[in-house]
Amino acid sequence: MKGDLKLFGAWPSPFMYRVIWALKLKGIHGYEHIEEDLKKKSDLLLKYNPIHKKIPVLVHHGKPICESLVILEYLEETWPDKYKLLPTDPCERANARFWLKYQEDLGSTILKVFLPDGGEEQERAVKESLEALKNIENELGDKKFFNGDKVGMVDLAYAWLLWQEMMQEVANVRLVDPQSFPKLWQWMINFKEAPIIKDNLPDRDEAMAHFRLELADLAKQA
Ligand SMILES: N[C@@H](CCC(=O)N[C@@H](CS)C(=O)NCC(=O)O)C(=O)O
Repeated sequence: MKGDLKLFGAWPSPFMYRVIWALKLKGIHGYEHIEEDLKKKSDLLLKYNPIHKKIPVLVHHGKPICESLVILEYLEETWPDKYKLLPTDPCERANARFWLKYQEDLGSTILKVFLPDGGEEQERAVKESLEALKNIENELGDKKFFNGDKVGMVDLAYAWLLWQEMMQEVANVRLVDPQSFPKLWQWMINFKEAPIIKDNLPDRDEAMAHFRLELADLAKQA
C-alpha cells in the first residue's frame, strides 16, 4: 500500500460505500476508516472538506480528496494496474464518464421523489426519474454489469439504486420494480452477488431502520 490512507465516512452512505468497494476491489487494505457523526462533524472533516462539509473524504499522505466520484478517479489513477474500474478504450471510457455524469445530474431529482408532502414537485420528480431510469435500463441492455462482465466504476456509481429500493419500501413510493425495470432489477441482483460487493453491503434491516428515522426527521422539518 502506498503510504498513509484514511477514509472519512458515515454509515450507511452509498457515497461512502462506493469508495469502500473501490478500495477493496483494488485490494488496497490497511487504510484507516474514520466514522463521522454527521450531526456533529469533526474538526478534521470540516478542515478536509470545508466547502461541502460532506463525507466521503479520502486523505492520502495528508492531502484530502473530496467527492466520491473524484475519489474513484483518483484511486484509478494512483493504482492503475490493480483492478480496473474504467475501461481502457478511450471511447468506452468516455461512455462510462457520460453515465457517471448522468447519474450525478439525476441525484437531486431522485431525492425529491421522497419528499414527505408529495405534491406537484414530487409528481414531476417521479416522472423525470422514471424517464431517466428507462434510459439507464436501455444503456445496460442485457449486459451483466455496465461495462460488461465485471463490476466497474459505473456500477459503483449506480449502486444507490439499491438504497433507493430500500427507501421506497420505507417511504412507500415505488420507482423500480421487477416488472417495469426487469434489466435494472437483474443488475441489482448481479451487483449484490458480485465478489467483494456481497461481503461489503450494509445490513438491510439496520439500513431500513436508519432510513425510517431519516424520513421521520425529514417529515418533521417539512
Ligand atoms: N456528491 C457527494 C455527496 C456526498 C453526500 O451527500 N454525503 C452525505 C452523506 S450520504 C453527507 O455527508 N451529508 C452531510 C451534510 O449534508 O451535512 C459525493 O459524491 O461524495
